[in-house]
Amino acid sequence: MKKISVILLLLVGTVSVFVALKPHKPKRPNIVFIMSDDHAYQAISAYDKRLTNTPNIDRIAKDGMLFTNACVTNSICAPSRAVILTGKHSHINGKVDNYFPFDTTNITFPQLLQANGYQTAMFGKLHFGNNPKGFDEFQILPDQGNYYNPDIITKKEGPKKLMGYVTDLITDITLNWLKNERDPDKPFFLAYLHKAPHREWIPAERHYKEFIHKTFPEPSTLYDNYEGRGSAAKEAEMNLLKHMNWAGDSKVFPENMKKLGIKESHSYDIALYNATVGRMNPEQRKVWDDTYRPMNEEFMKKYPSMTEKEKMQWRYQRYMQDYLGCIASVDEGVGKVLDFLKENGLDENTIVVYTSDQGFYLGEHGWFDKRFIFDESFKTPLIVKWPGIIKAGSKNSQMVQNLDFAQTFLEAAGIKPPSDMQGESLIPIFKGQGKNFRDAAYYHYYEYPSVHMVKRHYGIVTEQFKLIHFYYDVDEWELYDRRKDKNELKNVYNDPAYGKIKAELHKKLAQLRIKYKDSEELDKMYIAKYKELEKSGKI
Ligand code: SGN
Ligand code: CA
Repeated sequence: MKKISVILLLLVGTVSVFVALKPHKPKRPNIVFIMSDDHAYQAISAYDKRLTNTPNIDRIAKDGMLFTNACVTNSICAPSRAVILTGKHSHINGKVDNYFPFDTTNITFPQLLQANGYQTAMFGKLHFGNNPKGFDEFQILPDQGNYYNPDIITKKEGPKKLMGYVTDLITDITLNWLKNERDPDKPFFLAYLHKAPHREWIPAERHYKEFIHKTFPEPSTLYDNYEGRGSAAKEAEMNLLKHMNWAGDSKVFPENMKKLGIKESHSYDIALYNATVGRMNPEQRKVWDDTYRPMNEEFMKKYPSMTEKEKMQWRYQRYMQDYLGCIASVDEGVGKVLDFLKENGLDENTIVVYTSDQGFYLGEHGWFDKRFIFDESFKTPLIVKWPGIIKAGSKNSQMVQNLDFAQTFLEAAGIKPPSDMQGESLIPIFKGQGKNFRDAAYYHYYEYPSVHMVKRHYGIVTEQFKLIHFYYDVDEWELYDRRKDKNELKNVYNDPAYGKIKAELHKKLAQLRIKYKDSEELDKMYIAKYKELEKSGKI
């Protein structure tokens, strides 16, 4: 008996010594990746207080780091998402535009997180045309998704129709997963992906009722005439006055357009409006009609005598009321998720990221939409909180890109990223190191000819300059001096004063094309593939 006790004591002792000596492994962080669709940094008060107030998104900045020069590699929805998930430029992952399907043989970082013990979930907009791989659970909107009573594709039960407002629904689904389906024994990766504030900017009832009474300051370039730049800016079809839909976007009732003799901006203008209101139930429709009717009546009275400038002003205000109204629900949803993390003791070991799939024009250069390498569409909001690693309330001006997320998250999870990923981990920056992070960003946009008619272009962006090549139906180079010409109004490519810098930038751009394995052959290959799609009627 005595002998057994001694052996037991020895055993217990050995185990305790072993436990004490075993190196303490830090708990791997959870990751909450919040991304909205087309959310301009100009519409986040942590960046800019002129347009709106986003108190909850701002909380992430207060507790974390605000990136003032975060940018994308290709400013359009599905390609940006493919870059984020694969950590590879569009020409490598193959998803160069919204039309080509995403090649699911690509390895994405959620697949690697899942294979290494993370619980993974995705809720909201993906826009790939196929389901995401590497997720234990997903509920995604088909294609662009709808604002009211949306359809949703669920991993467990297939397609379903939901009742309610899309942003609130995505938030509810996300909170439900956190509350009821999260495995407390595993770290998690959660992608919480809003459709809002994508066109046609349909806010929740509570918000369009509120925002319709607000007015907003105009950007200084609202009446831009596109002089001083090449044909790409002049030929783009994203001008608020000329190309925005009257019914679908500005909510002029179709019958009023008829009475006023206003022609559709596009053949699908009224059809889109009808599709939106057609999804509403009678109660939702009543609030819509009651709210937008007085606005319509007022517009009917003033339209006949309005000058072009007044029409532009009216269009801008209408646009901002609905766009910013959409953001109000996104901000509320973010607040609920942040509260849940805090109330459940999850906030300390969770990385929270807020970003958008790209930037967006809020009337700058008279535009809406994105696609260009110019600042408002090239730059994207990025705010990251990671207690213990990121200093609260910090700011960083490095040119980080959406290309960098995959490697960042893998490294945070202690997983070695595949060597063919093309970004850089942001962790040194989070830790206040990483000073000379990236001196030049590479950009390449492909979707042309298509909606908004933004020409194909690639280019290089440094702290001070932007060198751009527009190609396909033109062969035009543009150069902008970012420090002297903040609004990018003057192409100085042919100004002899910039001869030396121009040569340097050309050299650097050629080096970047080689580094990232992009080439003229690939440009031609993607044009040929696009033409095939055009022929088959898919574009
Ligand atoms: C739709 C929109 C466009 C938008 C594209 C791509 N028109 O075609 O304005 O640029 O989606 O957007 S709409 O009248 O149908 O809303 S993206 O975010 O998916 O890239
Ligand atoms: Ca988008």
